[in-house]
Amino acid sequence: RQIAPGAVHVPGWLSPDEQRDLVAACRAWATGPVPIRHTVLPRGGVMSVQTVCVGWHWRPYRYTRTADDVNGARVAEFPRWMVGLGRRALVAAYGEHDGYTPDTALINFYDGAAKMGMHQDKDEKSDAPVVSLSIGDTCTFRFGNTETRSKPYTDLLLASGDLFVFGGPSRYAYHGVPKVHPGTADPATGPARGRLNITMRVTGLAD
Ligand code: MD3
Ligand code: FE
Repeated sequence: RQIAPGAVHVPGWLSPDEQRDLVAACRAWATGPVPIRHTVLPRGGVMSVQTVCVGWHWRPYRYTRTADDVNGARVAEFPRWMVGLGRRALVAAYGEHDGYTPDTALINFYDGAAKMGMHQDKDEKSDAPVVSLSIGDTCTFRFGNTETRSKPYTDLLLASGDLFVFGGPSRYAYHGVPKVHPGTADPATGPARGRLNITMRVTGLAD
């Protein structure tokens, strides 16, 4: 399950009940103070993925408390139970959590056609690990290197319930989602269609 140093994949980590509870929480955030939306990039591009945030609002390429690029509202609080979930994820991947205290989560929704291009996550002022949880349709996930957005990379499938933790030397690796495979989810646990990905992070920001 170690894909590269610091990159650990734990298939089927979330129980069906945990997946259903997370879908319900994400549905509430998606219709919360800052509604889920397609992020608009500074040069005018529109991301095919839809995103809603808790704790801190991410917009390219910084974190803020209010969603000034959406409706100006303050984002929902980062829930305490999610800190617990993040710590359990680190224990599952690394055997210890080392006081891990995530303060933001980005929730990405992929419909059948959405993708995410190869990128690094560098907007956090902390090199603490990123915890990723997948729910719903399976995707092809592309895990690359820290130098370039092209080869060498490894493609793997992320299915509903899978945990992936990216820390240490993998924290700044390029990665992306070239394809979601429609209709591959179990309707009993996932969203009615599409794929949800929740990433927890430490922004390194103080209020
Ligand atoms: C490797 N999300 O939100 S999750 C993102 O499935 C993002 O929605 C993808 O990339 C998704 O930024 C991929 C896996 C992931 C997330 C964060 C990482 C891999 C990562 C940060 C550093 C290295
Ligand atoms: Fe990313």
